[in-house]
Amino acid sequence: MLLLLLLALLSPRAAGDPGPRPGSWTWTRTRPRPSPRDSDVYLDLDLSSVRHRVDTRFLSFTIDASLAEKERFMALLSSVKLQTLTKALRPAFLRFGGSRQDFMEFQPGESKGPRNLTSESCGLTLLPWWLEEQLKEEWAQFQEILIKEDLEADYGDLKFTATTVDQLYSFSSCCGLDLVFGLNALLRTKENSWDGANAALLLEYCQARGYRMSWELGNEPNSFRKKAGVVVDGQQLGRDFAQLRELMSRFELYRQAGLYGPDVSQPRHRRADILDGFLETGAQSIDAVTWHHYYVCGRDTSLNDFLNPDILDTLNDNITKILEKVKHGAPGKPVWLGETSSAYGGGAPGLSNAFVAGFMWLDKLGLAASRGLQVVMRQALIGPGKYQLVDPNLDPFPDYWLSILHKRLVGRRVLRVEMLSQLGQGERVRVYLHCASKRRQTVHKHGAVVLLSMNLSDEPAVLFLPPSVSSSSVEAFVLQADQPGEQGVLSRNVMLNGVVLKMVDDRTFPDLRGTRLPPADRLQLPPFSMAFFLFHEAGAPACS
Ligand SMILES: *[C@@H]1O[C@H](CO)[C@@H](O)[C@H](O)[C@H]1NC(C)=O
Ligand SMILES: *[C@@H]1O[C@H](CO)[C@@H](O)[C@H](O)[C@H]1NC(C)=O
Ligand SMILES: CC(=O)N[C@H]1CO[C@H](CO)[C@@H](O)[C@@H]1O
Repeated sequence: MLLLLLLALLSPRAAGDPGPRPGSWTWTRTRPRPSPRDSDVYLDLDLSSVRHRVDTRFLSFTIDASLAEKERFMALLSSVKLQTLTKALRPAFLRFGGSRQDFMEFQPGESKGPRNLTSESCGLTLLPWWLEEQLKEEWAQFQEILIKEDLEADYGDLKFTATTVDQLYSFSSCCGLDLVFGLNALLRTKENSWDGANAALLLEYCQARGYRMSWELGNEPNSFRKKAGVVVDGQQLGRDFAQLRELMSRFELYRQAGLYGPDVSQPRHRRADILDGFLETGAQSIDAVTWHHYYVCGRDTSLNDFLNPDILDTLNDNITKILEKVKHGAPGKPVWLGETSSAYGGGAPGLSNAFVAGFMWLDKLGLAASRGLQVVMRQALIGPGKYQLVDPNLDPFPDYWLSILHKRLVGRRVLRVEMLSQLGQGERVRVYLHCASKRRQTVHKHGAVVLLSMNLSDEPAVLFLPPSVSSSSVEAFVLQADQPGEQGVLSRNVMLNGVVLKMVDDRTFPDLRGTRLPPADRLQLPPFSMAFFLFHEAGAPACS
C-alpha cells in the first residue's frame, strides 16, 4: 500500500524576523489544504513490507582504548552516573578498541574483582563519590595528553592488566551490554603474520573468569604504515583472522563467540582496497564486516559542513561502495559501522558535542538502517575528544539524549519512505521510517510506526499526512537547541518538546515522554529541529 505524505512549506519569513522561538512548535488542527506548490514535498510511504531488519543492538557504542592508558581511569566505569546513563542504552554492543588497541599487551596477573557478577556485586563495585570527583578532574587534564598523542599518531606500547579487563567486563555486564574486545594486530612474527600468543593469554584469563564476550583484531589496518611503519596487506590480514578463529575454537567459551572485522577506514582513494583482499582469505572467519566512517576532519570543518545535506549524502556513497565489495567478496555477511562519529581526529570542538551534531548522528542512524546496515557503533561513550556521548564530568551531551530516544522509540523493522519532489531545496528535510520499538505496546496491536525527521534549514516545515496515518494519534518528540536561530544550534543543551533535558540526579532521568496529539492531517517541523513522530495506530501490516 503506497501512501502519499504531502509536505508543504510555510512561506518564507521577512528578513530581520527572528522567526519562531525554540519550543514554539505547534500542533495544527485540520484546515483546508492549500493547493500543491512547487516547493511542496511528497513522501511515498510503504507500510506493508519490511525493507530491512536491523540487529536488536542496532544503536551501539564504543569505549576508546585510550581510557586504559592509565589503569586508574578505568575506575570511572564504576561511576553510578555513567552506569545509569549506559543502562538506558541497552541492548547494545560495547566495543573496546581504537588506535591504541594495536599497541596494547596483556599482562596476566591476579584479579581482585568479584568472580561472579550478580546485581548485588554490581552495586558493591560502584565508585564512592569523592574518588569519582578526583578521577574526573585528573581525567579532564589527561585527555589533553591523549589528544596530542592522537594528533601525532604517536603511540607507545601499553601494558594492561587483569584489573583493566575486570573493570571493563564488570561495566558491560552490569549495564547489560555485549562486550566486543579489540585485539592487537600489530603483534607480528618475523614472517609478518599475526602472533597470537598474547591473545591466547587473554582468552585464557577471560574464559577462566567466565567472561562471555566477542572479539575483533586490529583497528584501521589500512593505516598501519602511518601508525607503526608496518604494512599488512588484505590477504595476510584475512589469514590472521583465520588464525584467531582457530585460537578461539580451542576455548569452550569462545568457540561460538562472535568475531568481527576488519575495521577498515571509510573508502577514499584506494584506502579500502585492503577490504577486497581481506574478504578473499578472511570472510569465512568473521560474523560481520566492520568499517569506520567520519564525515569530516575535526580540525578542518565548520558549522556549514554540519548543516550541509551534500555532506550527509557522502555517507550514502560510502555505503554503496562497501556493500558492493561485500556483495562480491562475502555475499550475505552482515555489515556494521564498527566505529563512527561526526568528525575524525577526536571530533570538532564546539560542533561534535553541540546540538548540531545530532543532524549527522540521526541521519547516519536513519540512512544506515535504510541501507540494511545491521549495527552502528558510535565513537564514543567516553574518551578523549569532542564526540563523546558524555562530557568529562560524565554529564550527557545532546547526542546522548538523541540516542536514548532512538533506543526507546525505533524498532528493528525498516520501512520505505521516499521523497518524490523537493524542488531546489537540496534535501534539507530528511525522513526515515521504522516500525515502532517492541517496547511500545501499540506496535503489535495497532501497527505503530515512527517517522524520524529533521529540518536542516531556518524555516518551519509542515508535514501533511496521508489519511491512514492522519487518523492515528501521534506522540511527538521534537528536539531543538535551547537557543534560537542558526547560532543556537551550537548550544550544548537540547530541549525535548520545549523543555531542556537534564538528569534530575545521578540515578534519575527527566521525563522523556512525548507530547500526545490528537489525529490531524499535518505536523510542523520547526527550523533546525529533529523529531520522532510516533503514530500509534498506523495499522502498518509490516509492523503488526
Ligand atoms: C559462580 O559461577 C560459577 C561458574 O560460573 C558457578 O558454578 C557458581 O555457582 C557461582 N557462584 C555463585 C556464588 O553464584
Ligand atoms: C566517502 O566519503 C568521503 C567523505 O566522508 C568522501 O571523501 C569519499 O569520496 C567517499 N568515498 C566514496 C567511495 O564514496
Ligand atoms: C523548516 C524548513 O522547512 N526549513 C526548511 C525545511 O525544509 C524545507 C524544504 O526543504 C526548506 O525549504 C525549508 O527552508
